[in-house]
Amino acid sequence: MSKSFSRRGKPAEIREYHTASSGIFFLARRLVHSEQTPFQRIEVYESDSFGRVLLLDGLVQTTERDEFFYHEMLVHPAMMAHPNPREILIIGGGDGGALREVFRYPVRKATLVEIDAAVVAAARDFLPSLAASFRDPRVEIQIADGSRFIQESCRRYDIILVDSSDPVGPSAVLHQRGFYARLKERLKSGGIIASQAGSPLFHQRHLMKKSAFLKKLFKHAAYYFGPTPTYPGGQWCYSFLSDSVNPLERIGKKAPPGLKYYNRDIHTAAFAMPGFLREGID
Ligand code: AG3
Repeated sequence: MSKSFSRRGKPAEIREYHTASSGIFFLARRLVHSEQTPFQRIEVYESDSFGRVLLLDGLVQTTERDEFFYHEMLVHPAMMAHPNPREILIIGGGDGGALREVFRYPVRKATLVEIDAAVVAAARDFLPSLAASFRDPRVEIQIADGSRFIQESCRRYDIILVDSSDPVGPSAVLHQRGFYARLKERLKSGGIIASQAGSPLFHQRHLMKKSAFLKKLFKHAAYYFGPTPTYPGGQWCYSFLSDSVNPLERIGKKAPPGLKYYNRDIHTAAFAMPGFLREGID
């Protein structure tokens, strides 16, 4: 039994440090779930202000209240820019949030490759608004290492979404050049990759390094941005990668109904490059 396991049901203060002297905190009503898996510590807390909060190794992954910003922005720019996305691959995303957004479109199949089965199980048990997507008959869940999966499989996809954690620690490989070079080979013609790329403020140097190799690998390699109130810096960066689709070309279809953040105006605005990143990235 883990240390925090014994606090289950009790109020707690959760803190994630974003720098040595700043960060975010939640006063949680109770610890709902805690377990140590071979990969990481999984915790779910209940808070009045943000609903259920999922942490992996102490890093906030998602909260019921603000997850729509992140999941809509990871998924819709690519799904909307592609005229007819049918086969989708999600690397990571074991909470089901990205999958839920994918199923707003008439896709044929979505394959989700999550390294830790316990994340999927925790989402099923404790984050029903995200994990409802696991019941869709079009899903195939593979419990596997995402980077190994794409090396070993030869299937191709219209859209590949990388819903990883920060570019440090166990997720670091999902932010490296070799991984993107192999992902590119798994794209069908006309295909698009969208991936979360971290905090513009706190992962700035990393973003710049990554931009340099992404621009060599793909004809269209663009960063775009969206709000994420509970992630470091409050604003998040994503990459849009394709050899054939320019993200800013006219989008010929209507966004699915029921979205809370993404729309066509947001799509265009999200690709505007903030001044402090311009030099290193443009
Ligand atoms: N993936 C990105 C989470 C990054 C959060 N980083 C942090 N708190 N330091 C989220 C997965 C949600 N499906």
